[in-house]
Amino acid sequence: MLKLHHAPNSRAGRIVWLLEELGLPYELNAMRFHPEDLKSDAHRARHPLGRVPVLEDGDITLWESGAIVEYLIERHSDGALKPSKDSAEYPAYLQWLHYCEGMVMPPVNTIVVQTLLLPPERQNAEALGQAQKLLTRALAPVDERLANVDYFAGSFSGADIMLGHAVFMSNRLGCVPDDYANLKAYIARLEARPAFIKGIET
Ligand SMILES: N[C@@H](CCC(=O)N[C@@H](CS)C(=O)NCC(=O)O)C(=O)O
Repeated sequence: MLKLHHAPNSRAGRIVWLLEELGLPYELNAMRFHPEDLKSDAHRARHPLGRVPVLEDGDITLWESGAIVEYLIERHSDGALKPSKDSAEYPAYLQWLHYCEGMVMPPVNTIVVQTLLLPPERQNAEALGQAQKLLTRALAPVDERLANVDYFAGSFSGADIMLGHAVFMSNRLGCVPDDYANLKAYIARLEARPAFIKGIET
């Protein structure tokens, strides 16, 4: 049985979303987003930095969300949620899946730290402003991509699980401007998927 180590309002939601899209049975270790749980010896033994998500599959442990998404799709999806390697959509699938942690999440991380995690006296307005600008800029090509396709690889795929979740979080942080109309419409498409709602509400 697959086992997901999870905390709410985190990237672990991506994996719940994917497991639900694939209809796979899984066990959930529901932790709090709190150092008592994430930095416990038990959790550090699974993830060297004490973070989420972590997936266990028998004696395999994986602790990077993009790797977990690729692993589940390669080993447990029966060919679903990924274009075939020789298709025209495959390079786009790879690019947008990796654009998530590579380009979008670094400024998201800074914004979360500078608004939600640090106490007000340690927050830095300049660092926050820079990250907000960087994020809005990083989302411009994502909005452009969605001018011609409903999903990043043409049809719904693991690239949407990764980048779709990041775009949704960016919107929650107020960093998707109204004139990114393709992105706003894309977020509404995601919100119509029951598995997505389960992913963000778990
Ligand atoms: N690149 C990693 C990032 C993992 C990560 O930073 N997870 C955050 C939640 S979204 C976390 O566990 N933070 C807790 C902490 O830093 O103490 C991934 O995609 O899995």
